[in-house]
Amino acid sequence: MTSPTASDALLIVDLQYDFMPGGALAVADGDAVVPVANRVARRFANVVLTQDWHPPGHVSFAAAHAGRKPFETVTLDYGDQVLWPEHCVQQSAGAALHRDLDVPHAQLVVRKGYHAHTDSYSAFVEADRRTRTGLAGYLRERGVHRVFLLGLATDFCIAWSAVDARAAGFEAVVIEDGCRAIDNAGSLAAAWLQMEGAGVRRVTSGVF
Ligand code: VGL
Ligand code: ZN
Repeated sequence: MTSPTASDALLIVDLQYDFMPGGALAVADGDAVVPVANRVARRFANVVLTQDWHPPGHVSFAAAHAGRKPFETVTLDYGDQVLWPEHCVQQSAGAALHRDLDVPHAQLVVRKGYHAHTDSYSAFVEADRRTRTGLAGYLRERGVHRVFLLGLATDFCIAWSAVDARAAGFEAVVIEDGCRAIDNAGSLAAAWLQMEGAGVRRVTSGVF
């Protein structure tokens, strides 16, 4: 049994229509995590949401690279970048949070990926590995020491956010059954290895 305290926060990652079945970058079974998020969130006083939020023509979109297709990798000035179908374009219906997400007490929505030339899977640091979102400072000022994560997708936004939470000095715990993966070219196994190496713990939502 885990009873979250005032020094715990729940980070609910990218529960947006484009990541749901039928969406532009659909994650299989992605909608199954919405009720898990709702149930777990009731146990937390501190809840933060993230929202993938790209401008049209974003650098992570395959359509922005002549001759490239979604799920290929290109090298940008900051390193390797997986290319995606256009998704979570600012103010589009696909970028909206799922209507069944029922977390009225969420305190902050961190939008990410809004710089045209830089992606951001992580809720803490953009893909250039330098530009910070401000989330670590926010959590620290609020007295948070431990961050629980759930949402989409396990192998991208969850993994990068969990590893960066550790790098910023927080304990990080992924709620496994509250996540679903894209799993492109072995990305899920690689992500778990990275998370384990960084000291990220995993639990199931049954502990709450
Ligand atoms: C994500 C790919 C592209 C995610 C966001 O939320 O995991 N994945 N943009
Ligand atoms: Zn994105």
